[in-house]
Amino acid sequence: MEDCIFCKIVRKEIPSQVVYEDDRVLAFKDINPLAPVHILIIPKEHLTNVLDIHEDNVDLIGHIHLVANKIARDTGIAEKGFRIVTNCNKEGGQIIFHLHYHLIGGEELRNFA
Ligand code: IU
Repeated sequence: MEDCIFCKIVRKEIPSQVVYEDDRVLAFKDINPLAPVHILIIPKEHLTNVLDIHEDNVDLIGHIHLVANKIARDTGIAEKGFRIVTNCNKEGGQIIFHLHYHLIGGEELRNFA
């Protein structure tokens, strides 16, 4: 997607602090971290949100979880605990309309649900 900010980050047209990359996924530090560790994990392919997940691309979500597990271990937050969140559409708090998973941890997280 030409004008999508996260697609521009994938194409390296906008800089980001990359913590993991492979052929399908990019993970980078959130510019406005809500906790000591706050990393966004995104598919390189433009998907708008979880509503774009179908039978033919559902495998990608499992892969994103494997990447999240690896990053959680590598950043040292795995054992104490962390949260994976994806917001969907306006009332779900989605601001950037490119599917992304927040990996958040490094402190006691407030419960909101
Ligand atoms: P949301 O789930 O769409 O509400 O979250 C978007 C996140 O993207 C939010 O936490 C922003 O701080 C973050 N972000 C970023 O890391 N880099 C950017 O260039 C932009 C937003 I724009």
